[in-house]
Amino acid sequence: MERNLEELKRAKIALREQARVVVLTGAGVSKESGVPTFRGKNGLWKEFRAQELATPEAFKRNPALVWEFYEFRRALVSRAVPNPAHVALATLEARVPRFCLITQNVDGLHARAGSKNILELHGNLFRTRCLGCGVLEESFAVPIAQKLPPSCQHCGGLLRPDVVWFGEPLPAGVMNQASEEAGKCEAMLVIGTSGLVFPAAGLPGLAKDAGAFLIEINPESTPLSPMADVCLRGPAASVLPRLLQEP
Ligand code: BV8
Ligand code: ZN
Repeated sequence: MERNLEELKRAKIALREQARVVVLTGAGVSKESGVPTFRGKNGLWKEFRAQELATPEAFKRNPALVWEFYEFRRALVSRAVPNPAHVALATLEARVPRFCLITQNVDGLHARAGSKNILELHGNLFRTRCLGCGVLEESFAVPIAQKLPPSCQHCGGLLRPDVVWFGEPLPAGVMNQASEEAGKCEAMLVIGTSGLVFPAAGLPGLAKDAGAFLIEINPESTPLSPMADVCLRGPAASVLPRLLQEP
């Protein structure tokens, strides 16, 4: 336990001293909100196989099945509430002169917790994109429609979730901005990500190369752990509030 206290102290000092802080979050930060992670024990991909569901080919082959997967998650997330980890990150943002929250998550919980400067690398569960006319629309209705797949109310075209599937490029503007923020920050918190999905997983390396102090918060070690200056081994919902506690 002492080692973790030591590490916590080092992380606190680093955070207090830095003016430009960037945070990268993954599914682990929403775990304590009851949103399953992707690769954990009862991870999402266990029941559903990624290549069957989160790819453009799968959607082309069977849009209704892919929509069932997203409807399941939209229903689950709409019942979820931000947990102390999400709230702590909104508090941190208010304290730091330059702050950017980069998330791989599509659950929208950071915004609901009050975070402002958010980059959603992989899109959002509650936005649809029409394959016919391209219109992007926010939609919180659960179910989204009586019949899946839903169709566009403007042109009757096929709607898809506005998320980034495997094999699809990330929105260029968002990824460029995230790379720029990572390359300029003085400290980066990497929270609740297995560091397996690229190009998101390349961002901590950019920060490290730019001399940033890297703090990983994760109960387990990941391929990113070796480059971290401090690894805080524990659940984000308990580690983050302690990290922000004064003094
Ligand atoms: C692209 C949206 C190119 C949809 C998602 C080989 C090498 C390198 C790359 C590749 C490769 N083969 C293929 C690729 C590319 C691929 C990729 O990286 N694959 C991986 C699997 C190898 N990447 C892509 O396809 C990307 N696109 O490369 O395009 C391109 C360019 C130009 C033109 C055309 C194409 C697109 C990737 C985005 C995919 N979409 N999500 C949806 O959500 O439905 S990814 C999905 O995984 C989620 O977004 C999720 O966030 C993300 C990453 O997972 P994590 O967030 O890290 O979650 P995970 O469950 O894995 O880990 C949870 C962690 O939390 C664990 O470490 C656990 O210990 C920890 N934890 C648990 N409890 C807690 C906790 N931490 C803190 N507190 C707790 N309580
Ligand atoms: Zn349309």
